[in-house]
Formats: sequence, C-alpha cells, structure tokens
Amino acid sequence: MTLDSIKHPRLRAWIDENVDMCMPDDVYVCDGGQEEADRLAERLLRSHSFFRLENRPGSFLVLSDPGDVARVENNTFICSRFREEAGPTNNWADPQQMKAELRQRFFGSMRGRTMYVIPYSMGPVGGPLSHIGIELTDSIYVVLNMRIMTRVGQAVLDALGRDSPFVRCLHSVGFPLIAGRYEPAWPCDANNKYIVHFPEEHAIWSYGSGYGGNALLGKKCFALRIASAMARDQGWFAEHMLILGITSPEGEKKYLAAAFPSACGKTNLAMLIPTLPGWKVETVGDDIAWMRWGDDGQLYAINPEAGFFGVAPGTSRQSNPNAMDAIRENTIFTNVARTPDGDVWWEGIGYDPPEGLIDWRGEPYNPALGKPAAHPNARFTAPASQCPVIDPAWEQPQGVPISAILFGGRRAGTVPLVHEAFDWVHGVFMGSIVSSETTAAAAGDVGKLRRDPFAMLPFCGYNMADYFHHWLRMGERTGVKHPKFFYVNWFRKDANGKFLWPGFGENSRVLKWIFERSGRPAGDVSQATETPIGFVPAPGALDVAGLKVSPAAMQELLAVRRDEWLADLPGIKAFYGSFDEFPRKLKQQLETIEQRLRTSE
Ligand code: OXD
Ligand code: MN
Repeated sequence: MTLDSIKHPRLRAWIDENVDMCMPDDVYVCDGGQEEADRLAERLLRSHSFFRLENRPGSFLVLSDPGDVARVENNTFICSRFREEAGPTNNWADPQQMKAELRQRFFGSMRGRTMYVIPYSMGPVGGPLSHIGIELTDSIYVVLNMRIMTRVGQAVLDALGRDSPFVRCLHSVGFPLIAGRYEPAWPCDANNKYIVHFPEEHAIWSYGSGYGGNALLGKKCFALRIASAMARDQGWFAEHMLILGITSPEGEKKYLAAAFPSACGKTNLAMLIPTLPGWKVETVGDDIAWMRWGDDGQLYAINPEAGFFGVAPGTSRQSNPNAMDAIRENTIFTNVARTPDGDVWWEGIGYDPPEGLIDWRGEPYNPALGKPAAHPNARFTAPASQCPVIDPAWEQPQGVPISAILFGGRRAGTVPLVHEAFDWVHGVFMGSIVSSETTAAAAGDVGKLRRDPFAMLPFCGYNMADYFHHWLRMGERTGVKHPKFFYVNWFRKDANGKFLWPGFGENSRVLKWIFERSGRPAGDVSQATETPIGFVPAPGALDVAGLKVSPAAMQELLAVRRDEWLADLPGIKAFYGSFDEFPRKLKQQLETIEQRLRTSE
C-alpha cells in the first residue's frame, strides 16, 4: 500500500519526519497479506542468508551475522526524564542527548532501501486490552516476522482511525546502500547497536541489529518495556508470562499465568502434554501476558502476540511435540542448521544430524570441531494458530480469567519443586526473588545465578522498586479476587549433578496440585505442609502414580533447607538494597522469612 492509505495526520507527520531523517528510496505500507509476504520473501531469497525450506511448506531459514544473534542488554536503554525513573537495573540516558546521538545514526541510514511501515496490533484488533504500534523498518526479515508475531494490516489502520494513540517504533539495521556499496548477507551495524525506549512518549528507537527482540519491536520493546510503563500509569499489568488453560478429568477448566526467565522452558510448559490421564493443557501464549482486573473482580489476561518466537535447540518430539507440529509450515527459522533435503536440524531435535548438514554459519558441519550446528539462541517464528493445542479462547478480546500465577527459574539447589505463597503480598515477594542460572537468550555468560524478579529484569521499562509497589497496590484494590501464587523449580539436581525431576509432561503432576490448591480459600492447609517459605505439597499430595522417582528423590525435591535458604538471603538483601525506595512490605517479608528460617528445626 502507499502512504495515501494513512489517514491519521499525526501518524503521517511522524512517518514524514522519519523519512526526512532516514532517507529511504521508497516507502511502503504493509498490508500483512500472503501475496505481500511472498513477494518480499522472493526479494530476500536473492541474498545469501535466506533459504526456502523445500521440506516445509511456506518456510524459510535465515542466517544472521555472527555478531547479531541475541538481545543486547548492555545496549538497551530506558530514556525516561530522570535517571531514578529507570532505576538501578536499567541503563539510562537523558532522552534529549540520546536522541541527538541517535539522529546521527539514523541520518541517511535507509538510503538505497525501502522503509516499510508496519501497522500492527498487540492483542486482537480493537480489543479492550489491545494496543496499536507502528513500526518503521528497513528490514524485510522484520516485516516477515512481524506479520507472524503480531496482527498486521489495514484493519489496524482502521482501528486507529484519525487520532487514536499508537506506539512509535523506529527500526533500522544501520546499513545504508550507498552507491556501489556491497550488500552483505545480513546487513547490520554489529558494533553500534542501540535499543532505546522513551517510556513517557511511548516511543522506541532501535538501531543496528536485525535480530529478534532487538528488531521485532512489538515483543520485548513494546509489549513489555513500554507496556509495563503504560500498565503502571493505567492500572494494569504487562508481564513476561505464558498463559495456559488446564482442564481436569471432571471437565473443570482454569487458566494459569507463569513467569520464567528467558529460555527456562516457557514454550514447553505452555504446550505441555500431561502424562496424568484425563488432564488437558491448552496454550493461550508462551511469552507475554497483559492482564487487568475485570468488572467481576477476576484477573483477566490476553496474549498480545500472534505467534511464537521460540528457542529451537532442545525442541523435539519428546520435549515439545506440539511445538514441532506448530512449526511444520509457514515458519521462519533463524540460525538453525540446514539439511541437504531442505529441512532444518538443531542440537536436541531428537535424532542425529544427517550427512551434508550446513551449520548456522553457512558452513559444512563438522562435529569434530565441537561447535554446535545451530546457534544456542536459534529461533523459530511460527503462527500461534498452528499450535495443535491452541486454546479456543486464545483470541478472546477480553482475555481469560487467571486462577494462579507461577514463578520459576533454573535452580540446581535451594528451591523446591513447588511451593505456594501465603497471600498476595507474599506472592509479590516470591516474584521479587526469582533467580535463575543464565542461558543463551541474552548475550553474556551462561550458567551464572542471576536475580530476575518476575522474569522482568531485562524487560521492565521503569524503576523496578516502583514495579513492586505497583503489584502491591494492585492487590489492595477492593472487590478483587486474588489469584494464588506459586513458585516452581523443575531443575533441582542431586549430589551427582543429575536432575531429580523428569520435567516436561510430568510437570502436569505439579500443575494438578496447583489446580487443586488454587481453588482453596486462603489459609486452607489441605494437601499442603507449611514451611518457612510457603506451603509445599503434603506427603502423598503430589500425584506420582506410575512415576519412576524414588521416595528419597521426592523428599529431596520438596525439601526446604534452612542453610540453603539462609545462604540465598544476602543476595536478595543486596538486590533490595540497590534501590532507593524499595517497598517496606517486601523488606518485612524478607525479615519474617529469615526469622522463620532461623527458628525452624
Ligand atoms: C525471549 C526472551 O526471546 O525472553 O522470549 O529472551
Ligand atoms: Mn521471553
């Protein structure tokens, strides 16, 4: 579509301003349709980084520059007016200074290219919990991914009308095609990346990277960083949470939301196939939840996304058959390995690499070199509608009612398989102490313990102390029905470093306990044992029928060890202490728990 399709004067003015700055050769408004996607894909196929996968209808493989493979938290900024508004966990820069610096980067950055205007909705178009963004980008890869991850097209412009608000998202790979310049396979400006958020203006400027969360601005930048600031101001929640529906053999259905740090298995949990007979899990979303209190006092959640941007390595028929089915067609794979017959392969796919494999760097795979064939943060982008267990209500504009909120992370010790908070404030405390051993989703060391409260550390668009205040305040509203909070850890290991819990479909056993407990009134102790850190399943309360886990291992899985927890407290205190105005209620929780631990047997 041409710019004439834009009937919103402020949107048009903003586009014109950015055309003047970025100087594209051409401007094109995306309609999000299949014909457009086919045409753009054809264009990319001429580059050396984009391949049609003959074995998967409508699917492509993209290989990125080795310097552009993950989110870059060091180059991610929250440019609020004052440094205190970004808080100690975010990089801050003065908005005016940052804009001046960025203008130099964006100046002429789209020369020789087309600027694509992507009108998109996070959440069903026009829904009461949905919001609109417009991304301007010079990357076809971004256009093709955004049309899977969000709802793109004319319907969004119609919903926007002539003066509705929208989030302004500007993106450039930072590689202008100045006369005669050679076009690399994956253009980017690997040494000068900026992922910059202006929460007061609801604006995002992203420069230099074409990869995932750095470039698909609807996801982490809008749906979490900008939306978290909007949510604080408007009284709702924008969270790094999956949403799933779980149905008991009796046909009772509940929805759960769950926050886990990046690459801790959210996609697997969201699509879990229960091993417990008669139980069913259906997927609403695998990464982000927008939630608000409904008129009936219940908490309602939507998945603002329309697709999955999942980590490929480790995904197999065994770990996640539903994801494997969801990516059978119409999927973009990034940085996985390519088989000679036009298919994909990655570590943990469940079978050996075929002869003639080409690795993610585009070279013949040689296992003797000890380097993975797929990048550890390789991804698939697939439409959510292709998931065989997509929940029938996943696009319900008003969302689904949430009965329980789960937190989790990768912890080899200390944290039991599951425990339940005593109440809302304790639940917020639980969220505030989420920690996990790091993975490859973000650039940096792998395997270190990182505090990642509510799994939002890299994604909160304002001061996290204020974020906890927001959670506490929202729980104080009158007439609301609090969901229950739980903390799970599938990753506890024994003394020999072996996982104690089988995970995957067996996690349904834990979900069953959560399902049952979430229907109980506050303070009810049936099926539960009180410990200093919360309720754990009472002996025998977890349904382990038919499971090959020894009673000793079960005991270890549910153990709450005083010394281990006491050893964790200094890290929590240091984290709390890094904020100026940390909620007193959470500090009191910490003191109470310390006291309980010190006086327990
Ligand atoms: C993601 C992440 O890509 O959390 O979802 O890093
Ligand atoms: Mn995520």
